[in-house]
Amino acid sequence: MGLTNKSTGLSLINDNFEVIKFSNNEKIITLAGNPNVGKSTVFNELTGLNQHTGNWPGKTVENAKGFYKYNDNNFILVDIPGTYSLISSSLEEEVARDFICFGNSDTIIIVTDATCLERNLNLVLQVLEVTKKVVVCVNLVDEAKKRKIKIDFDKLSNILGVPVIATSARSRKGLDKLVKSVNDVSFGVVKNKGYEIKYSDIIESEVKKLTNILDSLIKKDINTKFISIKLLDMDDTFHDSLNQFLGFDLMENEEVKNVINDIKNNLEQYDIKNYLFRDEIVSSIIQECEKIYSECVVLENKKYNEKDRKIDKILTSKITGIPIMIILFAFLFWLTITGANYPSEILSKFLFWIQDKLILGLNFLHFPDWLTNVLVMGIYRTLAWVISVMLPPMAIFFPLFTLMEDSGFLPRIAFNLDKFFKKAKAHGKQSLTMIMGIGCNACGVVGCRIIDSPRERLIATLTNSFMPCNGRYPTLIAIITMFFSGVVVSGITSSILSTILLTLIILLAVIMTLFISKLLSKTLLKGIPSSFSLELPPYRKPQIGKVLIRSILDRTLFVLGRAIVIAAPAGLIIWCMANINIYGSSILSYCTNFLDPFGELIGLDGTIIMAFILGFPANEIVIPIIIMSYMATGNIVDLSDLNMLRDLLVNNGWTITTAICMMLFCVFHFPCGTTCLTIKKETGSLKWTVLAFLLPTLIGIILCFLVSSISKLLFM
Ligand SMILES: Nc1nc2c(ncn2[C@@H]2O[C@H](COP(=O)(O)OP(=O)(O)OP(=O)(O)O)[C@@H](O)[C@H]2O)c(=O)[nH]1
Ligand SMILES: [Mg+2]
Repeated sequence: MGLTNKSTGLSLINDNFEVIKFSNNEKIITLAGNPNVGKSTVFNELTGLNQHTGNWPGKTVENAKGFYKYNDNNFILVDIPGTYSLISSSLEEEVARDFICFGNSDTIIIVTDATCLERNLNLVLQVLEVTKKVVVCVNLVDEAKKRKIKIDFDKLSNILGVPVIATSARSRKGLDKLVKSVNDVSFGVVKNKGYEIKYSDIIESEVKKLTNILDSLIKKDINTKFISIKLLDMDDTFHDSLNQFLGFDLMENEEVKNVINDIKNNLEQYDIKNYLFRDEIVSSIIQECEKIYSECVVLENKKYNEKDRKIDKILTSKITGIPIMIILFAFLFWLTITGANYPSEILSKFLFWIQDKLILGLNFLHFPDWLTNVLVMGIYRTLAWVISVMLPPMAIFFPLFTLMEDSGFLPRIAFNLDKFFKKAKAHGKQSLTMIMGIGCNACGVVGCRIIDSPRERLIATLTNSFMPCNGRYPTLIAIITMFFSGVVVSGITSSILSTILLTLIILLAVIMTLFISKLLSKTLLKGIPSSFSLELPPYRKPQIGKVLIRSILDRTLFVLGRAIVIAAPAGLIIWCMANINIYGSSILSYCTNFLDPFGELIGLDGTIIMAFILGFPANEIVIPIIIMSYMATGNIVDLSDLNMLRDLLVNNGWTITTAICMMLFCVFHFPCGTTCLTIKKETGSLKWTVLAFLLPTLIGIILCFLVSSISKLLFM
């Protein structure tokens, strides 16, 4: 981590992230700050990129880089995970700490929250201990203004000895000043005075002894007082990163070792034992923060967050909290199900109209029949299904979900579920990683880094894929629409029934997550749950326009693009399997016949099982593969709407039981290829990856077997 090779002009920053300078004129700028203060929003506004933002702490867990220009100068901007302090505890906080300390940034922008500056100053002072090349960005000033919080920015800047810029990043206010200031600091136009934390006299004088030695040993540009404190604090993870940065171990130096022992003995005489050293350091910093805050900030309305508290009383109450949460999600599903129906039909009619024209066009161009078949019936038709089945529900669900995320509702969900996770002996933040899984399980797995304890992180990782991701939601919705909307009952009752079904399935996924978490903590991953404090951010009015654009670009089109890229070759493979005959039968029917007995045992059939296997690269293509396979086996029907599609499935033996088992297996089966790779990368272990693969699959098989057996008994 943190290696810089000045002679080649190449900066290697950490194990999985590199900042590569193309020329020495490029400056590396790091965005540091507490979680949820708007770092990624500043990053997106300056670079034009689309880092994940939302109103809850812990979204960014990996470094991201982007570029921007100012006055013809090139800047590489690095967005790092939020951290409360450099005395870090969780994995993503270590990523942040190492980047701040060893990333060799030309300037560090510390983004702070104007509405809770006192706590944010803690990190500011710590970073100023590492480097003077800092610009403090006091963000969210619009919210501070609403809450009548007055900040004297000039005074703050004078005290801290670095520029302080007020911004409202979401509306780009103050960002011009920010980039100018960053430019000036990076190119040395402005020389920062900086700020030095004053510890107690005894600590200052003892630390000085070590600093004097380190000054002669360390040739790299890093503050030796800061390193001395860290060495005395015995922060192991920091020590490892430091060794990597320096290229040697300071603790192997006899002189350093002796002085550290000496200092420790001296400090003990003043009752500052090993474990109290950190407390001393932290309390000095906190005192200084309080002092600076009281000098620069005036609260004109002390009851500024009364409204939020009133809403929280209802949303996080023991009685109303969970029911409201379920009702809100159910409402989201209802909007998605009812809203997706109509556009889905229009889209599929349109795309199949094009299909007919395509055939005519290719015939006109005298394409051989087999080629027209491959292109249209194989590739195009699969794509048409992916688009018409997936696009409408995603285009409705994700913007609505993002609005919920931006308003600050998600951490309240985590708060409500905390006690259940504690009972399951897992970590309360697991609910946040679970919600991230709704977007994408691979992201959810990486997001597990916000959990400090390795045991609880593993539990969260192993159970993340229980939450249906982008690729599986549309499948669930399509099946519900085909088999339950307007079929069992019609009109408004049908959409309510569909909503209840989807809500029940998601509830089952949550209950299963809790159950398996508990099972794991009682068996393979024994331990007691660690306590944590989750910050409940203020409620924010989401920016509807931006949310729409972001969720459509980021999620909907991204997922659709991925599905299309995978669906096209999958369509081709299925077409070939269906059309290449060996001894009178197609390869496809050999495969489905082989899988049929197992499929039927769990209420499905060989085709569905094969679709799940072929859907390993991306879950999105499971339904199109099923359709393709059924169509390839002779039932050629005009599939211009979902009713026709249902007929196709029913003609192939689907019943309500098949639909229910299909939904269950859709939620509980092996994670997709990308997620498996991510689990392997995050856990570094094949054993846990295999377990993450087997766990949901076994649950799915058991549940489907039970449902199909019960239904056989009932309908015999
Ligand atoms: N009102 C207001 N909201 C803002 C402003 N800047 C950011 N936000 C909102 O604050 C929330 C957090 O923003 P992010 O950019 O995701 O914060 P972050 O610091 O990257 O968060 P982590 O990656 O979780 O540490 C989002 O809901 C933003 O829309 C601002 O200037 N004004
Ligand atoms: Mg972020």
